[in-house]
Amino acid sequence: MAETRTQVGIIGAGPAGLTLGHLLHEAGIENVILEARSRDYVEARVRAGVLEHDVAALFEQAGVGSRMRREGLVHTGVELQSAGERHRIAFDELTGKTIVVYGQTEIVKDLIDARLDTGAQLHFEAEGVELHDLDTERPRLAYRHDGASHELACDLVAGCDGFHGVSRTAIPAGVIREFTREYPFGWLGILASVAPSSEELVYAHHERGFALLSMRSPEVSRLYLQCAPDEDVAEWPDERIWEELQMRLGAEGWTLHEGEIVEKGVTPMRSFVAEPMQWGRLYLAGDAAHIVPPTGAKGLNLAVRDVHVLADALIAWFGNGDRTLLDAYSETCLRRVWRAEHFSWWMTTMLHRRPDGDEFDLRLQLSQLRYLRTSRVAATSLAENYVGIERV
Ligand code: RFL
Ligand code: PHB
Repeated sequence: MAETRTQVGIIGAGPAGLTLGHLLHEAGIENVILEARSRDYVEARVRAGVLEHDVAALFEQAGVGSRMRREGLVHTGVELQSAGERHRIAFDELTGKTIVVYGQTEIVKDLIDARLDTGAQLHFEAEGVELHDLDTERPRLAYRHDGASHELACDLVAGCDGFHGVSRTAIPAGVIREFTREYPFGWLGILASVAPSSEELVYAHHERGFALLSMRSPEVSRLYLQCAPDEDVAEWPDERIWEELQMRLGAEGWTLHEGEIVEKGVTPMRSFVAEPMQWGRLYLAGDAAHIVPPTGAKGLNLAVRDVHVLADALIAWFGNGDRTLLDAYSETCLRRVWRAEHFSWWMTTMLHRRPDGDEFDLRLQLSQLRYLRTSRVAATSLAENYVGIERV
């Protein structure tokens, strides 16, 4: 058994774990990242694509934003569509802020490159990670790597291992309260090799169900269709996907260009929060602690915001023994988390067709969409939440 020690043991090399590892390394705090999957797998996982204004700024300040600055697409608004008509929400005009469209895969690649450049430890394919002695001053992580058993003694553990990880479940029953909302639909997402047909994202309300046009680059489109939560992708040949997208996104005087579909997948939708986000010397961050439906584009942003709070708290604690920020970690994060939970639920409810919904639901949705078109105050509220609220 190989035994090592570090200051912070980080479980998971998604956006949360990698960003935390980077921020701590920059501050001179030693840390080790353990990731269950291979580097190839982690770098190829297609997920989110929208960065809030301040999250993009954080990557720049942290020195990992140079490719994002070159290749990321700065958007000053989004379009909302209902009854085939589009209405633009002008973020810059309403809030003075913008968003950056840059794939999560690219952020993850940039963070892994930065990590490997520093020589700091990042172990892919770390199997069977177990958390021990979390309620003592010397928590330990046990795992297998390259056929050998390892033990990592830490001052503190950061659980950044996503919704299906092992960190949250290592907390004894009864400590955590869980809040959940399941939605009776999911998203079928595709990546297509075709120039985006719109300069900005289009969120479309349609009687056949929600659709979203997004993008990854000037050559690659990312599109989504509302579907059943357990939809079988095999039932969606490319022609059927384009036909449905054409119907739901169709607007007068506008053409949706089709191209080769290079990726297809179904994501179920759920809202979930675990409270508190800390127990003993374990601190949960990102999807390990909370999930939002993707309609508000908040999941990745929340993960990065959590670890920013955690990194500042750890810098104070390791620096001068001040526990104030660390003790307040969960409370600080949960304020932002619940704001994003509400926003994502609200966007989802306004734009999706419930299979069990009725005309009353539909009228409420159309009224809300009309309110956003006609009221600057309503549009500003959407814009403020979308670009990321400064103080929550
Ligand atoms: P991640 O990205 O899930 O990373 C967790 C990492 O932990 C690893 N792991 C383990 N490592 C060691 N030992 C274990 N036992 C482990 N168990 C798991 C995993 O392999 C992984 O590398 O969480 P993180 O860092 O908190 O980041 C959160 C974001 O990834 C997430 O919020 C968003 O991507 C959510 N999300 C989306 N958000 C959007 O805003 N727009 C989207 O279009 C969008 N699409 C998605 C999504 C999430 C999805 N999931 C989680 C199923 C599509 C999918 C499919
Ligand atoms: C994406 O580009 O993947 C994306 C954009 C906006 C969302 C969700 C996903 O709300």
